[in-house]
Formats: sequence, structure tokens, C-alpha cells
Amino acid sequence: MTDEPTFRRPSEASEALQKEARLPMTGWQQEVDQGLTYGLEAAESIRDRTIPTFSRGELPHYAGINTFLKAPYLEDVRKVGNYDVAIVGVPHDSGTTYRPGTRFGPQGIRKISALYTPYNFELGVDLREQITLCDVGDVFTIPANNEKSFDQISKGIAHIFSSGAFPIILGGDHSIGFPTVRGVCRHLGDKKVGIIHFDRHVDTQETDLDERMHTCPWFHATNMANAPAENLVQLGIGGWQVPRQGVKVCRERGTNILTVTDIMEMGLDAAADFAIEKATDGTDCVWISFDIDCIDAGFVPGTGWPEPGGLMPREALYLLKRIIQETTVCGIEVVEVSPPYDVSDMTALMATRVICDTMAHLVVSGQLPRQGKPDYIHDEANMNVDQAWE
Ligand SMILES: [Mn+2]
Repeated sequence: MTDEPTFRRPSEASEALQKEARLPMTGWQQEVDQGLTYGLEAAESIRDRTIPTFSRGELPHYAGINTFLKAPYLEDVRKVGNYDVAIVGVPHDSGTTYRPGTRFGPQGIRKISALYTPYNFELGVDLREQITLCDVGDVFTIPANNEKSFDQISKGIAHIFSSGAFPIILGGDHSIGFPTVRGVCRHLGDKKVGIIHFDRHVDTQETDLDERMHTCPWFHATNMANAPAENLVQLGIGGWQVPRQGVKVCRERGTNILTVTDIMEMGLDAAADFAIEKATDGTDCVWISFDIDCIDAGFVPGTGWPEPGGLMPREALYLLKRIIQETTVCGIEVVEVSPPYDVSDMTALMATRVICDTMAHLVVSGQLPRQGKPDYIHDEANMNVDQAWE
């Protein structure tokens, strides 16, 4: 008799136990040493002599300064290229058409990220040991003006992207999807990017309430030659909040939509295959735009337009795993987390999970740590990737 599960041998759990044994402890030891230097040795009654007087590094989880995952705060953004990954907040919610509050998204995500360790059991990844991560803080957005904010966002993302650091963006509402991709496109030369968009909403109309709001990013992004509409994949679309103007644009431009029912009926692996095939056909890299509202509203109440009937967290995380491990990913944004509507930080935690899983899948697939600057990055900026818009 054995307690081993019979669905596969060895089980994921037994593999995970072995993977942990192969991880180094070097980064942890460096953090302890630095903690004792900067934070002073602990009071005499403390028996664990790795503990400093002042909290420095991961422990205790409830203490410390709220960068993402307690990564070093990089005040001098000119040095961002020294890191494998850069976290950047985009606290912009002037593109919101109903419930605002995503300007607090970056801080909400950073706050609950303190709950996490840098280690994932099943994947056998310890980010502290395997990559260098920094948090560059937030882009200075202009709350009364979407277009000025977009210019700031594009300039900021272009700076991070062209440095070679992998950009991870904490939104912000989904209007930022256009300026983030524009920032990437400025440094693609004649290369192309496929966009994989997790969402309940198509976000493809030209304007909403007379401006380029959070219902509009992909109309404008796919106007750029570097980001063709035929490589835009839209996963989880459906329900009562999809504006008809946007549907017409999807039909005319031939974007690739799967509803939640499509994904259920074809199965997660076939859905992932479809997304990977469409986003990589003729492109050089993939941008992930993860709207937290693609998840069923019961799991993510803290968002601007919650819609029941979305993906289960496990389904979204599985799709993300396959897509990131099997494509060349050039960056990710996680948008529409609105802490004022959140409950027990659960929406911000879902965003944290997406981000940490992304980094781990990049490690597992050998995309991180960086082995030099990826060859899809064009050093010289082209400021004319998009047409002037009034
Ligand atoms: Mn949405």
C-alpha cells in the first residue's frame, strides 16, 4: 500500500521536494549579512543571530517599506538596466468610465505583495536566488489629462524596455495599455509585437465619452505597424459590458477572441495553443496585458467593471503559464486593480500572484535572468510609431 497519488509518477509534489534541494541559498545569505550590517545585530536575548535589530529584507513580512516583494527601491532610474526585472507603478485612473480608484492600484499591489516569499513550491523557483529585481516607483501621471499621462507613460516604459530590464507594470486603468505598448514599439525598429490580452471587455473602440478611455487601448495600439491587430489575442471576453462599437472594430480588424465558454469547450491547452499561435505568427515578441477583471467577479471585487462568469483563477494562471513559458515575452502589465473597492486585499493579491508567476515562468523557460539585451530591442527610439491624435 502506498499513499502516492496514482495520476502521475513522480507526483508534482515529489518533484517539487527535489527541485528545492537544487536551489542555492546565496541570495538569502547575502540578505542576512546585509541586514546585520545595515540593521545592527539583534538584542542579546534573540537566539536566532540572523535577525537584525531593524527589519531589513524579507522578514518579518508585516514590517518594512512597501516596494513590490520588498525589492530594492531604485531611485536613480538611469541604472535600471543593471537589473533583470523592473517593477513600475502607473497610478493612472483618469481613463476610468465608472468606478475609479485604480490610481491606488500600484500601492495596493505592493502592500499585499509583502505577504509573499520569493520561492514557489511547484515551480521550484526562488526569485531571490535566480534574478535581480528592482522597484523603480511610479510614473508621474497627470490626473487631469489622459494624453499628457500617456506621453509620460510611453516615455517611462520606453526607458525601462530599452535598458534591457524586463518591464512589469502595476496599473492603473486599462487606458494605459496603449501608451505602454507605444513605449515598447518605439524601440522595436521593424520588429513586431503580438499582444495577448486577458479581459472580459474588448477595449477596442476609438473613443469613449469623447476621449481615449480604458475601453479604447487596442484600437490605438493596433494602429501602430509594430502591433498588428491580427496578432491581438483576447481571452475571456464576454457578458453585458462589451460595448458594441468595440465589437465592430474587432470584426473589421480580425482580432482573435475566445470567450470563457470557448476556452472551457476547447480546453485550456487548446486555448493556450491558439493564443500562442496567433500572437507569435510573424511577430518577434509578445506583450501580456492582464486585466484583473478577466477573473470571475467573485474573486476580484476590487475592480472598475466587475463581470460575473469570468475565468477561474486556476484557469487564468494555467493559461498564463503555458503562454509565458512558450513565447518570447517582452513585458507585462496588470491593470484595473482598484483598492477602494477591494475586500481583504484579494484583488491586489490576485495581481501579485500573476506577477510572481510570470517571473517564475520566465525563469523556468530560460528567459530570465537576462543573458544580455534581447535582440528584439532597437536601441534608437522612433518617436513616430503612432499617428497624431486629437
Ligand atoms: Mn476589463
